[in-house]
Amino acid sequence: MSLASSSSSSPFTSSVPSSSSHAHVLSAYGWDGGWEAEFAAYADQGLVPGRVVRVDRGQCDVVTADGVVRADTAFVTPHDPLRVICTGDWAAVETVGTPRYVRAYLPRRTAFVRSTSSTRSEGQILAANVDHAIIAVPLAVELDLGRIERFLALAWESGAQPLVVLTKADLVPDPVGLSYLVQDVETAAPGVQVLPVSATGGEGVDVLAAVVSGGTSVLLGTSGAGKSTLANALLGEEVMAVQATRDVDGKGRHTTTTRNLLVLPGGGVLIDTPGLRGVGLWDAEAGVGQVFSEIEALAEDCRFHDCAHLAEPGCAVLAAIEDGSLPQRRLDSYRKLLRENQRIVAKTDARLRSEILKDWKRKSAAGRAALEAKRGGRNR
Ligand SMILES: Nc1nc2c(ncn2[C@@H]2O[C@H](COP(=O)(O)OP(=O)(O)OP(=O)(O)O)[C@@H](O)[C@H]2O)c(=O)[nH]1
Ligand SMILES: [Mg+2]
Ligand SMILES: [Zn+2]
Repeated sequence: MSLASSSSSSPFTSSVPSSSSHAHVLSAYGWDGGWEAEFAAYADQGLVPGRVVRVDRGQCDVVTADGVVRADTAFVTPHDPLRVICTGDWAAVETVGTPRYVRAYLPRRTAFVRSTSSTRSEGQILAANVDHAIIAVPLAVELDLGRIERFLALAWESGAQPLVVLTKADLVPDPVGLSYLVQDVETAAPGVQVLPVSATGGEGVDVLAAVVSGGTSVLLGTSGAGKSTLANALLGEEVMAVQATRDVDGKGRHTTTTRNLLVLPGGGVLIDTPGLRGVGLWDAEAGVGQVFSEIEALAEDCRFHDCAHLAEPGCAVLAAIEDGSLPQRRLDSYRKLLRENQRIVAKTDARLRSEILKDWKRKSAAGRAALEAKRGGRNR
């Protein structure tokens, strides 16, 4: 320990919340020099940093250097649902007041977004600042590769590294059968680790613990997939409530109802989320491309650069289907997700356009009214 450095610090600095005091506590939650630098302007305003560990109805729990603060989110709940504060965000919180308000949050490094429903296309942010997107797929029900591909597209699009965890592996006691299931999922997930785990038997949990020990991870998947059970296994204690589901159709009640951020004993941060019945794509063209990277690589060898892989001569994609190296299901799924993505983007654009038009009409109506009032005034 250097006496020189400790004596050089002014005694007056202790009255100002020094960056290193909160950095020490918050580093377990992922705080780093980058966040510190981004936060400087808020620190100057007397605000303190904290990570959002839960959001519900107008309030959120933020972990700060002084512990968990319940704060009001009125200032960070704008009309645009993608800009609403979310679990995983780094918040700038007031130090005084009842209630204390979150005044802002730092620009997100990554964000997992889905569209909420097909009827009203609206984006919903599920987790912010995540490094690993863990897709939990239960082996208790038949594999739905299309749904895995859809989750993966959103995961790639989020900026996080996806990982597929095949849960409840103890329900497939035959190792050969299990390896076939893993292979099936691997064909739907190029560049993604596919890991069978059993929270009850413990298989694979240590491998998963190593992955999630760095950075922030989010558990995503259908209700009853075993996300919270896995979270508890990683935590080493029963923190999240778990409830039996009807495994035949996976349509149990939603046990987890809020997104919760938890610090893991072996390092790393985990966000457990409520089950999702389905995930709609949300402007995820690049993500779709990454899920089907082998098709996009093949397409580079098609004779025509705008080949639609339908019946064109010299089509490398169709040739791969012909020789059996590319399953037809993959091409069909690729087409389906690209089409769905285009529909969502077009719908969103259309809505934006109509909002702009409405705004313009309102403004021009106000302008005309003002002009008429002026003219009326002149004529009188
Ligand atoms: N056999 C077996 N059952 C498991 C395993 N993991 C979870 N389960 C069971 O699956 C059911 C659902 O588990 P949860 O962890 O609550 O599922 P969840 O994904 O968190 O569900 P939601 O919170 O509703 O999204 C419970 O009955 C668990 O006991 C496992 O590894 N093996
Ligand atoms: Mg749960
Ligand atoms: Zn082609």
